[in-house]
Amino acid sequence: MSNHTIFDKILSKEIPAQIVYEDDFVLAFRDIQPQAPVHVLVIPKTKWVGFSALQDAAPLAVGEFFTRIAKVAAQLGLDAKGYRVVLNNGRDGQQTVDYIHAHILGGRGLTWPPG
Ligand code: DGP
Repeated sequence: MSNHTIFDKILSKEIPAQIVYEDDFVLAFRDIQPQAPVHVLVIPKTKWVGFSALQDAAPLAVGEFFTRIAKVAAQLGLDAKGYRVVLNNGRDGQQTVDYIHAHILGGRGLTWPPG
């Protein structure tokens, strides 16, 4: 497993990002290629390479990650109108960074199905 994905470097503050939330469990920052008016990525400080890895993860740690995704979305003001949470996994899922990350997308009506 590489420790040098772009998200490892954002977490260690080696490279800058527009951070919107940080606590002991997660870091949340704006996506560099936003697909919606609000597009924020949430990464856990405990690294998993992707969603598949959660099969073997400690449920409490996974819970901390997921509760923070909801908290960040709320702090972004998205609860009233709604939003989407996306976790791309693997090649067919279009995952491009091998560090699990949840996309929070909102600020407009989103279409379905995804491409
Ligand atoms: P995914 O396809 O699910 O692996 O999404 C990766 C996202 O990461 C993609 O929407 C673009 C974003 N991204 C890639 N490099 C950077 C970066 O250096 N900074 C920030 N803020 N976002 C990045």
